[in-house]
Amino acid sequence: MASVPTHIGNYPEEAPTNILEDGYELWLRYRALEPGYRATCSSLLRLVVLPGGNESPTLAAVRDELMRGLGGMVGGAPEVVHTITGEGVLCVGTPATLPLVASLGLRLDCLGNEGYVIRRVEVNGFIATVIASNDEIGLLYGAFGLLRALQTGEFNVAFSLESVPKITHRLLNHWDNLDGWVERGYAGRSIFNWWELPEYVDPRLTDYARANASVGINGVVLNNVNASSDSLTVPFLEKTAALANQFRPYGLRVYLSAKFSAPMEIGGLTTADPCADEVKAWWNQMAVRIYSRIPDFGGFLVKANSEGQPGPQDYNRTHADGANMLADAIAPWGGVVIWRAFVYSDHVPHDRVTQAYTEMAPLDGRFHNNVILQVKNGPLDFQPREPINPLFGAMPHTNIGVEFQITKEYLGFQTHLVYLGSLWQEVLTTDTGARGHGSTVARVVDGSLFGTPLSMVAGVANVGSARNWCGSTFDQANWFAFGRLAWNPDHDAGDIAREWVMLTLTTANDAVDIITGIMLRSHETAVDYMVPLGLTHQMGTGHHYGPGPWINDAGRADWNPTYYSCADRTGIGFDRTCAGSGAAMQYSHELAQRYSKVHEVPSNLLLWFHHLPWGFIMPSGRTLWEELVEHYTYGVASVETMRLEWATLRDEVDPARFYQVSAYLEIQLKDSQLWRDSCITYFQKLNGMALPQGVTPPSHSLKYYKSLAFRHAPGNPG
Ligand code: GCW
Repeated sequence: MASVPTHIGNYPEEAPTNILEDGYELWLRYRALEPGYRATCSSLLRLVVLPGGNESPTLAAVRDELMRGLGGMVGGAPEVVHTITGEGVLCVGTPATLPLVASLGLRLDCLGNEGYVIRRVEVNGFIATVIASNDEIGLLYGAFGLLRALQTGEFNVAFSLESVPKITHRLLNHWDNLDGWVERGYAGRSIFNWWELPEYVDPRLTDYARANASVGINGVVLNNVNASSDSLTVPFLEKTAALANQFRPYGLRVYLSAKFSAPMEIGGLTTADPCADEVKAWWNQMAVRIYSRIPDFGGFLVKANSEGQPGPQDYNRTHADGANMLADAIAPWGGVVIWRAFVYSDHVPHDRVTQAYTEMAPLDGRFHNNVILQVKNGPLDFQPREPINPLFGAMPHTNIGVEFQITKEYLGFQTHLVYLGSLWQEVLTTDTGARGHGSTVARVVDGSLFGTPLSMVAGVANVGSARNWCGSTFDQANWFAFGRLAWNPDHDAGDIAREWVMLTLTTANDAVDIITGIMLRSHETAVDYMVPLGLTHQMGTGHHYGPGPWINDAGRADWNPTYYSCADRTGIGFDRTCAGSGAAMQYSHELAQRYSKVHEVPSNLLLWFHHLPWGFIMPSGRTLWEELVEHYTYGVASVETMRLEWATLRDEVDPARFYQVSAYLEIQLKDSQLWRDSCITYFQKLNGMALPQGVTPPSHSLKYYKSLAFRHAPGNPG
């Protein structure tokens, strides 16, 4: 047993030196199963992948993964056989790769290209397990599905599973710059080393592709949406092609963020006007250049006319004009243009959160078929809590995808334990009210509500060069949960958390319960200590890590926390009803009504939609001020509970990861206290009200809290 700190928090002197688990293997650890269960699973130890002959790279990946997984969990080296002459065989094939599969009477017609079935069937008089699909990539997803079932104890003699993704485009967006720095990255530098490509392709990227495939992610945007045109130059396209080759066997297509002004910056044109013939011709040529190197190139992601990025509006054209021009250029090869709806112009609007809707909703029906509009989950910017973006449900004639942020820019970076599955589930299950009951965001983004052909769930990646990929153990859960929800947005976040714990940390029942419980409370906990009751964007400028509720001098009004809290002597909250900015009216009638009424709006969005006096009486009977203080205080107490619960797991979790999580929880506890105390101190200074009875007062002055700087915080472009 490695030496562990005797008390949580006694670090770094007591850091364990004997590191057994370093997190590199993520949820693909394949540790030996319990002996009794192993016997059941040994019925998989003879593998039929091919009748013989050449193996494609994807089939090789399937075989390697099964050998690795079964070898690790069941023991020994699985034997590869070519015919079924006894029990204990696992057959893996499509009707084309393994003709036997076609004769088994399995229903493959509903599986599409990527779905799979796993069944126990009789072959040649013997019971065999079969993984079958229409295309080879389905076999890889099926192999991961089977291995997951083995690890979580679900495999048995009657095992049966069918799985088909509900979303066509399941994409990671990397905000990685070409020099290796990652915008909002908290896990080291970029995993893409453009300097060394295309000659050297880091073998680690194969593990990256495996990890993505294991949760069903099928595309990756390689570079930051704040893009450099250089990524479209020939040398960089060669590098991109090398990555595409590495990822292809795993069903992972590459995409690039395209800078709208590239025709001027690297093409020598004097304009990037999407309606100019020379601009169209330039992009058409670019498409040829790309597809001649990468025949399955996924397409472009574009951030245009937002935060200073160039775009079609620079030429008095619309977002649709810009997107369609690019989409036409890559349509012949089946590429898609993913156009971001995160737009806010250089002019400060009367309410920033209304802007994407105002600009995009009138363009419904004007985007070509191979354009997907990528809409952030909320109308502002990946805040700990926001209502859904009103664009969901408002553009029935447009392919709409959701953009989540896996990297925790506004949620305490890698050091705060915040499981995002809960947040994403809250978004996906919210009813937009667009077409009656059940018009959830999930039904919008899977295309079923409006019958849109392309569907997408995208997530801003939290992956970097850190040995454990994500910077912290629990941030791995967010990558995992993202993939699982992108595959099926109806998955339950709690089930996903439990599954991840069993794959990654421990299968001991009590420990699984404790850790899953911690994860499922963690998002609300962070909301409580940072931005309770619908407050938003109270983070300091640039770094977005620690509290700065008093900040009112940022570059523009809508970057200031004071702009969002609207707190003063008499009250707090942003009035977005008809009497205020009217943002609530951007939702369907039903939602607009609910959000506008102070007694009907969910209390966790109260101050997002309403400006209220400090003495407003809450349903609990407490005043708003008392309730706010209660939430901040509860948030800190919840972190303390998480810390104590985690401390009971010393014998259940390996020392290295146990130690790191313990230390990070110390950081989170300290930070949550700081959040609570700073916010209470600032708001109390404004309202002059006493703290509720029995509440511990903050220990420092406002001057002290204001003096704290978060210098050199990672990931900050500023
Ligand atoms: O939240 C903001 C981030 C920026 C980011 C932008 C965006 C890539 O602070 O760093 O830029 O969102 O989504 O485009």
